[in-house]
Amino acid sequence: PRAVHLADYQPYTHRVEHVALTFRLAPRATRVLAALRLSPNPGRPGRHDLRLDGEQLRLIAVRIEGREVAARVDATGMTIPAEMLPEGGFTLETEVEIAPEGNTALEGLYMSRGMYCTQCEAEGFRKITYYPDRPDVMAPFRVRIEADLPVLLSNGNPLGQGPGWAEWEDPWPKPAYLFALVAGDLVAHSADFTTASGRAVALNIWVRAGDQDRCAYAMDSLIRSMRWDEEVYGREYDLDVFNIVAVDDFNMGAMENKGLNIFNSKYVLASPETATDDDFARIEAIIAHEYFHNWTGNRITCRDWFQLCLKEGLTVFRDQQFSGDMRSHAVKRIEDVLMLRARQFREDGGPLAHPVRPDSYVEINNFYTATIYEKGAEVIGMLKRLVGEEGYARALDLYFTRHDGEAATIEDWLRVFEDATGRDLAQFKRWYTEAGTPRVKVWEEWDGESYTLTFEQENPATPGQPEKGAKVIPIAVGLLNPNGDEVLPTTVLELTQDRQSFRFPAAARPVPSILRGFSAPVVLERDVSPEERAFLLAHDTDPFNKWEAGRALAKDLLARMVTEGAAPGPDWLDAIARVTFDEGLDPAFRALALRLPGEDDMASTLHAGGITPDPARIWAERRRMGEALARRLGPQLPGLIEALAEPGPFTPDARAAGRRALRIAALALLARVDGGRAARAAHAAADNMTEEVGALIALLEVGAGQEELVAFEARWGRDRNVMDKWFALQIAHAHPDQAVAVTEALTRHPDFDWKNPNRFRSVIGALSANHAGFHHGSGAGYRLVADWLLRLDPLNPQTAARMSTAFETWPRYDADRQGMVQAELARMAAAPGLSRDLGEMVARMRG
Ligand code: DPP
Ligand code: ZN
Repeated sequence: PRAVHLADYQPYTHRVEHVALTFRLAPRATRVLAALRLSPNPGRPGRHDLRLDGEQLRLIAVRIEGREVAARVDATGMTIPAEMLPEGGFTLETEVEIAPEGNTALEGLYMSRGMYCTQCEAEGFRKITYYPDRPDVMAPFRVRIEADLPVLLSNGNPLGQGPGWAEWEDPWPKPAYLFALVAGDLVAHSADFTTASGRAVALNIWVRAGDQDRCAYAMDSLIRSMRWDEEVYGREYDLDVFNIVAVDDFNMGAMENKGLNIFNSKYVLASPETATDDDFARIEAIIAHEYFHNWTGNRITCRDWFQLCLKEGLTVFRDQQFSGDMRSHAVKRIEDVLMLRARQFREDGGPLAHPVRPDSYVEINNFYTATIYEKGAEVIGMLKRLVGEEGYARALDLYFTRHDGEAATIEDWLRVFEDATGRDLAQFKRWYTEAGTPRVKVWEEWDGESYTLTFEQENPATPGQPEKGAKVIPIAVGLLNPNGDEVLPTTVLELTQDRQSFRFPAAARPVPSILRGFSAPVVLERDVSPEERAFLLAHDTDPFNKWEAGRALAKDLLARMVTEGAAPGPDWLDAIARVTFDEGLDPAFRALALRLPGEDDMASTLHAGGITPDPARIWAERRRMGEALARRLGPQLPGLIEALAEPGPFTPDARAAGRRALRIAALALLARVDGGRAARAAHAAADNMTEEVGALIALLEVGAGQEELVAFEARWGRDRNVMDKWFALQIAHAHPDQAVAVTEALTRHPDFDWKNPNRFRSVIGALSANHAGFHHGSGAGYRLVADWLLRLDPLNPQTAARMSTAFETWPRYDADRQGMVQAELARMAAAPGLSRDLGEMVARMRG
């Protein structure tokens, strides 16, 4: 398969002025009639053939201006030679037949439990009809749907409907990847919204009968998102209706189709009994994310798929701001950084590393990554820090006015910042074009009068990019004096060279707090004593760095436990104890401070320090660490658990969720010293899924919980979203020596519907999330995951490819494990008929 290169971009030969589509839906033979109004693109002078993308379509007819023409059809599209095209504008009509029922890839038009739905991003529209399926071709769409089903939906505003048909019109020119159609037996949870300028908008969340009482939180999140985008970004909604549909079979989290968002049902449906606090928070964030795309993605879209971060990085940044405003900025930032390190740093440090704006790909679906999304958002956070709140607001206003209705590039994006603020961003652009996580070393020097911080940045080689220039790195610092008072409030230093020093007047030697708020996505390397970390954990005014100090303390300790058999000492135990019982701190923050470093994170840190990680040993030492903490805090835990019990009914707000998080963390610790007694009682008393699952995990972690698992299945066996948790948690929390056996047993469970992406992820994905289980010395974890990827690939290449990233960390481990992973990668590479999706991933991972 050939790679596509950014450097080869050319505008499309034609313009699409209008699209009219008619769908005659039938599971095995859906007819799609398309009428495209086309004209030559003045941006591509000369006469050109008309090339349309199309895959897996049965062509019935092609007409130009009503007359049949003979088009050349191949496996990826159709060509109509220039000499057969009229001069100037013309109408092209096509008629094709497709089979949504047999579409297991869940791309294009497919069926999910009797309901028709679509997923077109990135290149699914070509499986629906012949079309220039590229984001820079934008057109208004009119859609007619004919089907004997009660609910028929498409983008835009409703034009009319009757028994067996409906028509929709979307006046906003859009690329084909934002097209959507849904048809099924659905019910709506509805509400009204009035925009700031007075437009009445009907809001509907469409679900299966029986699920409508689980939509309230998603609706509330939608209304808050709409209001927030008006207030914070001055962006209003622009249609008369906004529809959301929940679908059980979905490759992604959700999709921002214009006026008709389609969601994985797990990110819509929630009730206190069925959803955890984390589920509620994710629903709020994803509803917001897809809604925010209406401006950042839909009104302004991407010129080509290399610019994917233009909409995704910005929209993630916006949803992070929103969640921070709705909940707690401190807690949100810590959670975002945990996730960035766990997923993006991991990607950036391995064979799949790629720039935020890549310059080539084989299969674009493989680039919906943590780098494009999360690092893309971090880059915008840095930009905002560099130009300030006001500069950012001016730049964004300019972006919206200058590029509304356009398909834009990263160059356009940076230019609005340059024009609005006068800043030169040529060097900053390297964040978009160069992969890899910079490492920043710090030295300090105090001479009695002044204090100097010296930074050195190193930009590691990544695949295809051996050498890199210095980045612009905003480093937020504060200084504390030895009694804990802040003597320098947060100040942003701009590191632009390989090595650079900054001086501050200081009569006493200060304690620095560096990279406050995690002001840049870098690895900070600095030798800090446990005393200084404990001091910052106690005194830092920056909540992120306060947490980071505790985390670093724990990681230093765990590293010493793993490498030299050290024992958890009082410096760490006492520091964590103080935070845990500090009533002045947010319980959500305390819960985060109690969380031990993850095993994968530890493996990565050891590897970066030149030590080959042993997964079994990391697991055992981390466990020993938890037990020591449990013994230290044990006597005070029952009191804390008692004090945090929420009286009254469940509410999903951040305050209540934070209290539950701390309570569950305490229960999990206590289980290590009381054999699970308190957790079992909490499980029995739980009236919400957060505590039910939290207590169950606490039990599983100490080798108990079997009865509770049986009861859980008996109670929730018919609920797909809840049962996904049941599958996942017993694998994720299995003993490393049993994880593969538990997974294998669950793959034989009658409800292991492996063609459903959520269920596949809950089982196979859960095994790859069990670090010591997946990387088990027997190689059985590698084998099982590879077996299942090979089984899924012919049916659903997108999800198979996405999940193959389980293998991306192989270079960290010992020669035996490396050899075993390489053997599995080679086995996959050699599989007959391997998809382009999985094939590209495997090839990149093999290196
Ligand atoms: N649905 C995916 C997202 O919103 C891709 N656009 O990020
Ligand atoms: Zn998105």
